[in-house]
Amino acid sequence: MYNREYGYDLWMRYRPISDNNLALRYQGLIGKLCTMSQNETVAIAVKELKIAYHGFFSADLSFTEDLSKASLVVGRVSDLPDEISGQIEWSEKGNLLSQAFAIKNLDYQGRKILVIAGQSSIALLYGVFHFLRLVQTHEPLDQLNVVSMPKTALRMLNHWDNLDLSIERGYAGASIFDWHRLPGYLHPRYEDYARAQASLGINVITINNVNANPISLTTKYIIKLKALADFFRAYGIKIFLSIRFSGPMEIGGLKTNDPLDAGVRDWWKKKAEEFYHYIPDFGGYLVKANSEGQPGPMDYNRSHSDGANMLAQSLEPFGGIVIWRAFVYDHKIDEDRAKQPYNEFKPLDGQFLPNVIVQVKNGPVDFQPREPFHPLFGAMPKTNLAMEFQITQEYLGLATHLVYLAPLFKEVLDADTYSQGPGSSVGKVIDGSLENKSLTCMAAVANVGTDLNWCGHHFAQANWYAFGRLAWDHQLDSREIALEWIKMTFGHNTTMVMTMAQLMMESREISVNYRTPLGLHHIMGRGHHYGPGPWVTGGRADWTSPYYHRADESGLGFDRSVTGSNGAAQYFKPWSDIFGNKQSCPESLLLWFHHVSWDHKMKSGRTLWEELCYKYDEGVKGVESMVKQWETLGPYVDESRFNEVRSLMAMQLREAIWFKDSCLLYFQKFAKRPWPEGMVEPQGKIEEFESHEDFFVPGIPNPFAAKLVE
Ligand code: GCW
Repeated sequence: MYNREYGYDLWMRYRPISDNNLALRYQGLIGKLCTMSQNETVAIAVKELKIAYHGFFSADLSFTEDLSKASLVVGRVSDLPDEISGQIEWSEKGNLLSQAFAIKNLDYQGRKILVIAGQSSIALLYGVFHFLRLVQTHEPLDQLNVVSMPKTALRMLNHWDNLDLSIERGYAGASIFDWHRLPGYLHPRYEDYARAQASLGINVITINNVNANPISLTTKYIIKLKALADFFRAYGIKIFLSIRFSGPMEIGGLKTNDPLDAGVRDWWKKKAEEFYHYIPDFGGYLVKANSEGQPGPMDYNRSHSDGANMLAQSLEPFGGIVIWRAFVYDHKIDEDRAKQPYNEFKPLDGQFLPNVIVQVKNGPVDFQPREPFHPLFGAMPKTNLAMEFQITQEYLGLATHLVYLAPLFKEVLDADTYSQGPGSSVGKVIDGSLENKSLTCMAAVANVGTDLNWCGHHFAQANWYAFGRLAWDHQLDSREIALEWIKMTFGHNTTMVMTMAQLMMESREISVNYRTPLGLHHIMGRGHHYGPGPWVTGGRADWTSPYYHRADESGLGFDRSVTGSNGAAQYFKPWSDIFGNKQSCPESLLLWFHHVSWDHKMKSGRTLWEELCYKYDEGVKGVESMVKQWETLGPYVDESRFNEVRSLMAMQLREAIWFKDSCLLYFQKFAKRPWPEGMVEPQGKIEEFESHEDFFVPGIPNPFAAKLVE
């Protein structure tokens, strides 16, 4: 058989356990399965055990209906005999207990058995996947006493997939959601996608772009959606739909979309009835309104809460939820873009209905390589707030660069907002523990497509994985997650595991250094956002780069202190003071909050100009070291994945140099200072960099294509 590794298996890569002793021990422990509950979801869990068992041991899992002969027992806790269930302590309590599972070795009638129990069938499925993770990572299986439940209620992927199979900011092929052939044809990929999601405990997906097409609100498309919902249900996955606020006019033929208009309200009410008629457990809507040209309530001088609440009321009788995005900004408003979401949303705290969640991006601008945490976290204690991360690497190298995102996610989740004094972390806002919320949600923009390996880059799979693990428990450690993922996806050789982990852990800081060090942001290529573009000007100011970097002869950076936009004041103390003051502001965010003179002394003793040069240089050197480290892995990684990653890394290095050279040559025009000693000097001509154009970059309909045709 041709055994090439395509990466299609993701982390569910159940390869033979080569250590014979370990394999024998494991087989003894789990070789005979007794299933205590029966339904579709439990059948999925059992099927997974079968597939995995066969993969690990090249043998078939055997089954017994006789509990006294079983070595592995799986079931919902309510279906287990008291003698077994009584031995499990569900130490964790809370409103998410129904999603909790336990994995425990215990004595049953004088024999040792291993039990996987779930508070519900879905929880059992989560338990089985967790158990398989323990096997895949070669954990000892004879002293287990695991009880786990998620910290957030909705663990969500937002697909920005269009109905025509294209994906906004998608770099891994086309959409996996094959609308044209729905409802009749269910692509086999749906099953593997659902397995992957369930293996992480992801329980909600929005399957279409937030820049939504109103067609998805028609009956024809609701029926297509139903086919997907019916399929995903047994995996514990609920579907949300991104809706276009102007549906009443565009689909319903109404004269207005005003959320306070009786006809509009009635239209949405009937739409909700229709959704729930076809999909009784439909999740609800995700809404991008009054942002980047999308219609919304403000077109009628109504507020975000008027719009969200109108939809929420229509969904409420059915238990539906509205997720309303706080990613709003408008170039017609004469205000720092980074301040606009807070300005618009903070005054509405307390005005959203209980079934509304406001979804806030991790930072105040837009998924940049590094942003401070969003000032809305902690600032809306009376509103359900969801986190929105971006897994797809719009600003981090598309599907070409190896950038492990868990450290970025954790940096934000662990940040202390101080909203209620020390210890008020963003993670605690999101999991509801700080403000006593139960409708909690962590979402991320997906990086999934029809590529053989799903994500375009083998290591981009780790970002999907890490998001899922952190959505379950934001206190997990980035490195631990990386180690798990590597072992599950690549194998166990210690040199390989350690090298890959190091490479992954360093990759995010390296990419910040060669893209946007010291708090720079939004200096990428126009439209497609690929490659450097600090020189991008023309058109609306907030889509140009100088708006953000403000380079001039005196210095560099956006002044968000009192002398500038005072964006720092949107944070709680002490952050407002720390960020607001050049001396105390962390250097990693210095140019985010301050316009700093080229000769400003940095902590290293260098000037800002020198430090900027060194940071870019460090970024490139970092990628060089990644390349070298990868080269050492040839003996341990299968040929196919080794070569793919190797070629992508060579591209990453070329592009890192491109960023460094072009950005530094550009900034030198303002700084007018020589290259500091010890760095590798940038090569090339700034005019050439500035006139460089890229065509057909994936992720957007290419504006330059039209230009060429003209
Ligand atoms: O980052 C920006 C992207 C847009 C996206 C928008 C958003 C879906 O460039 O493509 O639109 O964010 O989050 O709505």
